[in-house]
Amino acid sequence: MYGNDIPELLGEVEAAEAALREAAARDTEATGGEVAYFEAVIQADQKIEPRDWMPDSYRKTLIRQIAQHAHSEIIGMQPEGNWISRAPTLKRKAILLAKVQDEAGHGLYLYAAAETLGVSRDELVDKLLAGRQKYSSIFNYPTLTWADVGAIGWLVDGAAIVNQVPLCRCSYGPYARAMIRICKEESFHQRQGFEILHTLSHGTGGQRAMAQDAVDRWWYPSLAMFGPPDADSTHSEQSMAWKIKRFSNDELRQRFVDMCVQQAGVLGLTLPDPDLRWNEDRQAYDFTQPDYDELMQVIKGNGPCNRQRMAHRRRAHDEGAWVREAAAAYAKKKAAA
Ligand code: FAQ
Repeated sequence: MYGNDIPELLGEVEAAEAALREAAARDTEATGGEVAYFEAVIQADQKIEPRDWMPDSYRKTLIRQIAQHAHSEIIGMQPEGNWISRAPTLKRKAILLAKVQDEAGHGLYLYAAAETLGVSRDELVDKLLAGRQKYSSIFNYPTLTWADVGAIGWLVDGAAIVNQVPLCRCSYGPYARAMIRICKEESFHQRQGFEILHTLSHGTGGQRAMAQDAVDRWWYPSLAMFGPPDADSTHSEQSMAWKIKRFSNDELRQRFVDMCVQQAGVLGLTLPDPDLRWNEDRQAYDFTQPDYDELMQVIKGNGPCNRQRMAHRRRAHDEGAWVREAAAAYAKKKAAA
């Protein structure tokens, strides 16, 4: 029922986990200077660990990407959180609540991974709140109907998995390890979205129309999640040389399209692209690119919900100050005892 690609992607996560264990067991031979050692570890597909020397720019790139990723998980709770109290059944509410809680957990693993690079979580959160760090464009679109929760699970979590499975083999150990657990959970999320859409698309005419409308609205923003086209991607070349990124933005976008076409067939829904068709020569689907000008506008803060998302996050942060203070006071008391 779910299409064939997710088990295959999970197989890649298992293989990445095995490779991580092997890398940890291997002795890296010292090769002389720090720079040579760093290069040798990257070339040998081993892991850079927090205590290893690393170029400043490698550290900065990782902090930028991991922080953005963590912020995305936290801001990403809002569009679906909007539907927790309005989910159609108690079971659907419980599932959605668990899913949104998982996203908070992902944020936590990622902030913890970023902290191993010498930056504190407070610092990163302050930067997000001051508008000095980004989060994914996708969370600046509104969730208008219950079917949007299905479309987010199927398309947004689906895109997240395609983007994140290769990160399980990223050269920085703590990020790679965090991604393994995240990917396993994301695959569950993708299936819950698929199941919601499957139920709606096989329901009444109205439910089917609602499912199709949600897919129509989320398709292009999901394609844009993979970032600008390769020619305009400022970081890809260096990040790929460092084996932080394993595939380019366009390669992953193509992989996602190819996966979705089959799954849309199982759902009985159409993807809103009249030019989507199989290309025998490329052995891949041709498709219409998302509007990258719109992506840039959303990244700059001018998407449909940017202001609302940030205002909500700032309010939640202020209102949660007493919880953080209480937890810190309790930890201090316990440590003293
Ligand atoms: N949105 O040179 P590139 C999720 C920025 S988690 C906003 O290609 P890079 C789970 C980029 O930062 C979703 N900004 O950049 C979930 C850079 O700006 P900067 C988040 C974007 O880093 C599901 C500039 O454009 N996932 O969905 C976007 O090499 C459901 C130039 O771009 C991750 O963060 C964008 N879409 O490649 C949660 C995965 N695209 O920093 C809740 C990890 C690009 O120079 C509910 N990150 N930019 O100011 C990555 O894989 C990469 O960072 C990319 C971008 C692929 C996103």
